Amino acid sequence: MNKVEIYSSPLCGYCHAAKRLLKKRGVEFEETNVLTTPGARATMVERAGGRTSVPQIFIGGKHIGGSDELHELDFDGELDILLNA
Ligand SMILES: N[C@@H](CCC(=O)N[C@@H](CS)C(=O)NCC(=O)O)C(=O)O
Repeated sequence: MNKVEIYSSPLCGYCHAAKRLLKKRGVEFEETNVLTTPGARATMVERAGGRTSVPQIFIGGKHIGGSDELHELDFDGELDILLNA
């Protein structure tokens, strides 16, 4: 299964929603708190093509977007494909 990375901050409803979906699907993920990890926000913005909101999610190194995009991929049945590509 491809590695799932999520850049997040603690007081962020979209981050919790994204993590809740991943847990519901039994997907393990590596979480980076952009508030407490030095340099993480800048790295996130660079990897996410300039997007500054949290969460930003990557699957197998590919940027997929935030919580809304994650939910859309799941709804469309494409999340499994990306996870197993
Ligand atoms: N549509 C985005 C919304 C994310 C969002 O609004 N996150 C808030 C925190 S919960 C944020 O980062 N706001 C600051 C900003 O947009 O730079 C998603 O689904 O991830």
